[in-house]
Amino acid sequence: MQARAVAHANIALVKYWGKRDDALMLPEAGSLSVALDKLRTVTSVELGGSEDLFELDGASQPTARVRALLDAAGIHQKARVISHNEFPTASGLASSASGFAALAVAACAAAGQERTLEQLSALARLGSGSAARSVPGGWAVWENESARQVFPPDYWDLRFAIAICGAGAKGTSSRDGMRASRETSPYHEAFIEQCRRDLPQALHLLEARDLPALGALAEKNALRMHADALAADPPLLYWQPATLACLHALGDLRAAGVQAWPTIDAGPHVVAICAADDAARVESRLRAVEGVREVLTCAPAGGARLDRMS
Ligand code: 2P0
Repeated sequence: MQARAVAHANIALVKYWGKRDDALMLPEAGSLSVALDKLRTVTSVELGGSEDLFELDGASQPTARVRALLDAAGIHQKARVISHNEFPTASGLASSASGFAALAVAACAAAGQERTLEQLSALARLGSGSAARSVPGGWAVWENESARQVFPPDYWDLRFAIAICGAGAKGTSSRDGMRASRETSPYHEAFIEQCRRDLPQALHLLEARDLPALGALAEKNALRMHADALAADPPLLYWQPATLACLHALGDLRAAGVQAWPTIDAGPHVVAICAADDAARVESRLRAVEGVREVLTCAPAGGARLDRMS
C-alpha cells in the first residue's frame, strides 16, 4: 500500500496554451516537449490512513487536486502523499508536471494497479496538462488523451540552460492564464493555429536534428504564446527586465556564432536551447545578465518510474 516514484519536469518547444475541454483537460492544439534531468520530483504515496495528507517540500498543502487524481484512478482509500522537488521551487520553476506524473505512477503502484504508460499519462493529465508529457519523458508529444515519447532522451545531445529571472511564485497560474487568453485575447485563435502548423514542422526538424531551425521555431512559438497572453484583458505580463535582457544576450551570442535559442514558459525564466558543446559558454553568458539569479543547465531525461523504497 506504499510506493515511491520519480519524474522530471519538461520544457515545451511547441507550447500548450489553451484547453478545448476544461473538465477533461484536453488541449486545443498538440505540444512538443523534452524532459529535463535536473528538474526531478520524488513522490511517495501511502494508502490507508484516516485522512488525506499532502506535503510538498515539508509544507502541508491543500489536498483537492491530489484527491481528484486519486478518485479518477479509482483509489478511494485515504492517502498520505509526500513530495520533494530536487530543484528550487522558490525560484518559481513549475513542478506540477513532474509532481502529477510522479503522483500518478506512485499512487497506482501503491494501489496495486497495473497500468500502461499511456494510461498513466492520461491519468497524470487530469492533475496538470503538462504532466501528461512527463510520464513518457524524453521528447514527448501530447495531442489528445495521453502523451507519447517520440525520441528517447539520448537521441540528441542538447542542453537547456535555465536562467532564473525572478523570485517566488508568479502572479497568474498557467491554468488561469491560458483560460484568460482563450476567453479575452484577440490573438488566441491565431496562436492555436500557429501551434497546429508548428508541431509537424518541429517534429520534422527534430528528426533532421536541425538545431538552428528548431531553435528558431521554438523561439517564435514562445514569443507568440507571450503575444497571445500580453493581449489578454487584463494583460498577462510574465516577463521581468532580466527576461528581456536574456533574449538580447542570446541574440548577441548567435551573432557571435554560438547557436542558442530561447523559450519561455508562463513565468519570467528563460530556457536557452543549445548543443552540449556550447552549454558552458551559454551558461556563463546568461549568468552575466543583470537580474539573473542562477543558471541551471539540464540535459534531456527519461520518463516517470517507480523508485525503490529504502
Ligand atoms: C507548456 N505550460 O506547454 C505550457 C507553456 C506553460 C506555458 O503546460 O492547467 O500547469 O494544469 O493543465 O500544465 C503549464 O500548464 O496547466 C504549461 P494545467 P499546466 O509547457
